[in-house]
This record gives sequence, C-alpha cells and structure tokens, in this order.
Amino acid sequence: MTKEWFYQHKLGLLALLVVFLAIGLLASCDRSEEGGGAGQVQDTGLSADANALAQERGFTPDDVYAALKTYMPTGELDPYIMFASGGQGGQVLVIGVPSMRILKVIGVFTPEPWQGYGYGGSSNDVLASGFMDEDHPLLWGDTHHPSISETNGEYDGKFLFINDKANARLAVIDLRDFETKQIIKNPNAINDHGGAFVTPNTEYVIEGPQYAAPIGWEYASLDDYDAKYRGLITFWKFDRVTGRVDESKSFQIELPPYWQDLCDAGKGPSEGWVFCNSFNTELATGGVELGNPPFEAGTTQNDTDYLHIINWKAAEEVYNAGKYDMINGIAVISMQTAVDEGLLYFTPEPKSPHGADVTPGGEYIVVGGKLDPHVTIYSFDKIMKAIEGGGLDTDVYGVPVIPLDASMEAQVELGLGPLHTVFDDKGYAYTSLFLDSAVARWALGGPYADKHPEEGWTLVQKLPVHYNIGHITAAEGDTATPDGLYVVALNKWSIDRFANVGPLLPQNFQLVDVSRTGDQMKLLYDMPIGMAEPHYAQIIKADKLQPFEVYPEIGWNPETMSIHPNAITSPEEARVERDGDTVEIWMSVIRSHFVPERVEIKEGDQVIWHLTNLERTRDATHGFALSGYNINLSLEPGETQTIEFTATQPGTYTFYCTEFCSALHLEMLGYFLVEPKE
Ligand code: RUQ
Ligand code: CUA
Repeated sequence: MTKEWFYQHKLGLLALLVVFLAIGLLASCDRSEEGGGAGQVQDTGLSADANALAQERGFTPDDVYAALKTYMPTGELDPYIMFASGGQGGQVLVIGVPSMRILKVIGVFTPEPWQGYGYGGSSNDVLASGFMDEDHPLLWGDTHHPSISETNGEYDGKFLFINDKANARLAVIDLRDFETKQIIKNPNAINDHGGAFVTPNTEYVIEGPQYAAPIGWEYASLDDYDAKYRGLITFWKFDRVTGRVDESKSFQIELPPYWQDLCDAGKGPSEGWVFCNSFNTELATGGVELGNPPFEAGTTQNDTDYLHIINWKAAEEVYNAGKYDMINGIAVISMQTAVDEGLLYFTPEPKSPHGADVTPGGEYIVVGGKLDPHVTIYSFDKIMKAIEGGGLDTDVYGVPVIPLDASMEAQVELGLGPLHTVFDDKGYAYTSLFLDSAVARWALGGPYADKHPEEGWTLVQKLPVHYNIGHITAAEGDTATPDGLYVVALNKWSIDRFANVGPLLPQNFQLVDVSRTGDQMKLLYDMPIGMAEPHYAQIIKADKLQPFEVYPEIGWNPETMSIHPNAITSPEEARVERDGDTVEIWMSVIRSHFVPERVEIKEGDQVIWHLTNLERTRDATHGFALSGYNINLSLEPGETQTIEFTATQPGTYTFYCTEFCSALHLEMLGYFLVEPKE
C-alpha cells in the first residue's frame, strides 16, 4: 500500500474505519450486557486501547467520526489553509483546516511584536503609510473581509487583501512571506465595510463603503445629510508585478448616502459587475437623545433597501476617458456621471440586507435580509434585460431602480436572521442564520438543479451552531469551482462551549463537514478564537500557496522583495562607522552571536543599524531586542533590516536574541553603551 494510494483512498478508509468502530461499539455494548469481555475488539481494526477510550469518554460514532476527520498525526499537513480576519485585533489569522490549528497571526494594522512588526524595522514604514498623517498614527484596525487574489475566478494564492472598517484602510499581504507590504488610507472615506474583495483577475481590489460621511470626511451638520453625506466605493488598481496597489490608477464612484454593506464581484456572465447591499435607505441620522428614533429603528422602517448594481468595466472606461474629479488625490466619478453613463442601478431587496453573494457560475446574486426569513435570489440575466428594456423609475438621487419582480429569480425561506451565503460543488448554498444560530443548507435551482437530488430553491437542512453565527466560509468557496468538503461557521458568541475565562469570551469557529449530500451536514470541531472577533475568512487549497522556506538570498529586504543595499554576506563585513554625529552599524546575525557584540556610542548620536541574518537553515530565525528603546526585530533566515533612532537615553543597555535559536541562545547578546554628554 503506497502512501499515494493511502491518501487517494483516505476518505474511504476513514468511512470504513468509522463503520467498523460503530459496529465495534455496538458489539462491545452487546458483549458487556452479556457480561462478555472486550477480547474481540481487535476485529474493528482499532486497538483495544482506542476502543476502550472511546467507550470511557462516552463517544458516539459521530464523535469518533469527527475526531478522525480533524486529527492530524504529527508531521501531517492540513490540506486547506484558512485566512481569517482578526477583527478589532487588526490582524489576520492563518489556520489549518480541518485540524483548526492556528499557524500564524499576521500583523496587519496593529503592531505585532513576535514578527517585529512595528518595532523599528521597515514594517514601521508600512504601518506609517496607513496613518491619518504624520501626527496622527493609527495603531490598530478592525479587519473584516480577507480576500485572496484570483486568476480566472480561482484563488491563485499570491496575495491577500483585507480592509480596516474603523478607518477605511486597505492592506496588501504578500503570500510569498505572509507579510504586510502596503497599507493605504482611503483619502475620501473614514470607514468602510464591503471589502476587500477582488475582481476575477484581481484587476481591482474593491473597498466598499459603510456609514455615509461627506467625501473626505469634512465637517458637515447632520441636518445636511441628504445633500452632503455620501457613500463611496473605491476600485484600487492592483499591480501584480510590484505587488502593490497603484493609487494613481485607482478611482472611486460617489454613491447616495445609503449605508452600503457587503459586496461581491460578478464572474462568468456577470463579470465586469459588482453587487453591494445597502441599508438605511431611510436616510436616518439617529439622535435618540433628541427624541429621534434610534438608528436601529430609524434604519429599519422600509420594507426594502437597494441592491447596488455597478458596472466596473464601464466605470473603468469612464475613468480612462477622464470623466471624473480629482478629490484629495484620487479620481472620483460623480453620482450624476455614474447615472448618465449607466454605471449604477438599484433593485429593491428585503429587509435590512447584509450579505450579497454571487453564485460560483456568476448567474445569481444571493441576498440575506437580516429581518426577512428568506434569502432573495436575483438573476443577472433578468437584471440585464430590465436595464436594456429601459423606462426605469429612479430613486430620490436619480438612480434607476429595477422593480423587484423584474430582477428576482426566487426566494427561499430559511429562518431567522439570514446573513451570508457560501457555496459548494454539489449545487448547495449555505446561509448563516444569526437569530436561529444555525447553518442552512439549501438547494440551488437553475443550472445547479441537476447536481443534487432535491428540487431547486428549497431548504435541505438546518444545523444548529453555537452561537449567533455571523459569517460562514467554505473551502474555495468564493471561487468559480468551490470544493465543498468543509464549511466553517464563524460564531459571535461561544457562551458555554469552553472553560470560563471571565466575562470576555472567545468567539467560536465551528468546522462543519459538508462532504455528503442531503441532510448529512455534521459538526466536527469547535475552535475558540481568543483574540478579537473575526468577521469573514477564506479557505484555500494549501498546495496553491508557495511561500518561501527561507528568504531567497542572504540580505533580502522583505519590504522591497529584493536585496537590501546595506546587506552583508559574512561576519567579516560587519563594522561600525562614524560620520560626525551619525553612527552606522552593519551587524551580522548567526547562531549564536552578533558581530559586533559591543556597540559604543555617545548620547545624542544618530544611529543607523543594519542587521543581516546569515542563516540558510529553515526556521533559524533570530530576534533582536534592544532594551529601553522599544526596538524588537524578527530576522528570518536571509533577512536584512535597518533601524534608525537617536540615542537619547545614556546608559548601559543590552541587545539580545529573543528566539531560542540554539543551545547557546542565552549567550547571543551584546552591550549597547551610550556614553552621556558631559
Ligand atoms: S460583517 S457578520 Cu462581514 Cu463585517 Cu457580516
Ligand atoms: Cu539567536 Cu537566540
């Protein structure tokens, strides 16, 4: 039996094992009732120990199935990798699926000492590029929606994008080293939500808006809400070669001050279009303390809000034709131009909607109305026919509105609080039901109807989850060809699922097995997230990721992804040079010493310190912590970093390696002596 054979038949083998075990459990129950011993359990293929343990812990066959599905023996790697937002922690979590082991926390909007992110090296520049301005640093973010770069509508595993809802920022992570390379502060928006998500070939990374504000968030009284407040969707042009967003080729479209929410990009027949929910078509401005209805009541008066239907390919042409205004350094297509050029349409959507998700083939858009027990399915084809038919009425801002009966394909009643929908390879959709605390599996119709035994547009199963599910994600779920083995429920509350750790509880990711059809969804695993509240996540096949094992060459600068001009390649090149008040240090770092080990300077000196990790061995990372100066680097094999500071504090300081890199790691240190001025 070769290893390959085993892997190909792993699922079958697992199923067999479970059947055997179930029979074994039943048989051994019978035996114990008969007073028989456990002597024959070897027949199950499991050891007597394993069988006894399952019995001792009272495992059902489902428990054993779940355990076998999620267990990874040492050295075996997860077939999927999940990138989850780190919520108000501002980071991205990297998690193996199905084991649900946390593999990494990527520092994005918040400094992350473990990676030396924001403590002296080039990552300081990355963080600083996302500040409001020099005097107003932003040292955290609220990450919501990670988005893996795509080629032809499939995750390509090259880049990851994520938004910061709190400050309207976008981050670019390079998946060659899983490090944040760029943060952009949106020059015209102060918060965002419906992003990041990408067009099918990552031409653009889209940042949708949330709470309306004047463009450029200039002061305006809420009495002028209708006239001065606006929504704003941004199309960030992504350059794969530089691995950066090119702000000079990006543009925005002004939208009415409805609160645009989640968006998704069309694909296949709907490629070139973007679909965004909205709520607060009531234009409520709050003020419960003044006797106005609170926002939660004011924004939920209307039975329907507007699904925004935006033609980004046409918008790109309008932008290329120069029909925009430059506002705060970026091109903004006005609402009037958007209407005149046929870039923007609405269709009603019930009621206070949240998620808008395009089916894998791009034929339909599924919308979950938080206050409506249905999901509403729109046909892109019908939308196009209605637009071509013309004669549409408009909303108060002059945007054409396609009547619901002209755009809708179907509605499926699922239960309370439908939010987000993801898809599998069997023609099913999975919708999170926040109020019901359940995952609804339902059968798609149209071209998907012959993939499953059920009738199209029908509810198939509701699986309870724990508790208050927000987002839901599926293996390769946002691609044109989802995998359909696993779904993860991203639950907001965990209540009683884990040991009490005080009044602030972890969130709960629940892994669900969706490999079988019909009502056979099964809960497999509970994973506590004790570091903020993740929103969305995406799951990619692990073999699509090809990160570096060590940096390609000694002297690699992760910021530029090229050789650092101040890299050195051997300890012999290490040195200290003084030029007036400026002291420049070229330091080598290798097990288990720094060269030089003594750095002696004078109070007030300007210090420029280049450090190169000369290691070529995988995992031979060294840290560099400098006491008293808030400096802490992580130097991965081959990496070069530069830190710059003024030696304002005289005294005797130490620098040392923070990674236990060798038996003589504790000896990996040096003295930094700052001689006081007279
Ligand atoms: S949100 S729970 Cu994506 Cu920010 Cu829906
Ligand atoms: Cu290098 Cu410890």
